[in-house]
Amino acid sequence: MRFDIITIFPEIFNAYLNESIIKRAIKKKIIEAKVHNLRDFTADRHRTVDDYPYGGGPGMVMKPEPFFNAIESIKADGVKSRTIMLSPQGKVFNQDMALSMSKENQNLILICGRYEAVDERVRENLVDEEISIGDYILTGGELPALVIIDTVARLIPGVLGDERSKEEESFTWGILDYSQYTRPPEFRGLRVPDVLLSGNHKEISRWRRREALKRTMLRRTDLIEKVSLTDEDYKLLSEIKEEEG
Ligand code: 4GX
Repeated sequence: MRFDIITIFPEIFNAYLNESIIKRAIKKKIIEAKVHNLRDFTADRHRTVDDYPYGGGPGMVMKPEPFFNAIESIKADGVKSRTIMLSPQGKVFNQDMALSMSKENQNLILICGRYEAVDERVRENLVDEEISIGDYILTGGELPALVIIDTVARLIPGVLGDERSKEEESFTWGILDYSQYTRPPEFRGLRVPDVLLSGNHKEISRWRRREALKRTMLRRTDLIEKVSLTDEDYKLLSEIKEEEG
């Protein structure tokens, strides 16, 4: 899968993409990331990418021509691709969207806007989908593009070293993680729960499920309402409610 990023700040991407898991995925040729400088697709002496908004108002608007040129150049190889624009007006990104992107076998073009807006003709004629990474305002679409690349890439087979079992994944899907501990068993008087040192795997699984459900219930009622739970889960939940009051 190839990610084509269109930005006026290409340097932003190097540090993140050249480390750790993403770096390895690129080296293994599972993914490819190409960063395109929008200014390379301008035709004027000043390499202008923005202009004043028609009708007036604050801020600047990104001009359409460089985006059309950039996308035509990227699509010139004839490989099927989907164009995504990052903006607060988009559909809020989630794990389901990431999973379907990771399975579709097409390249992604990511448009990273700056300033107040991007000319509407870009959205109407070039963009297949507008995505937001959350309800807050950033200074540009570069961080959201990295969030999407990171989230989608780790779902592509071979990118993570350890492939989690499908059963484990669907069992824990939609609820928060349980607490985890590593050595030492006691540190400054702070002890690891005995059950984890017991070697009793059935008890450990039960404790972990209980922890995960408890956290989810206390911190994310919205998730508990959406996820499908087993009879055993409901028993654990009423135990927890009993304890917590
Ligand atoms: N999730 N921003 C994009 C400029 C802009 C405005 C309109 C296109 C259309 C954001 C977010 C986000 C701020 C990035 C505005 N580009 N993007 N930028 N939250 O806040 O994705």
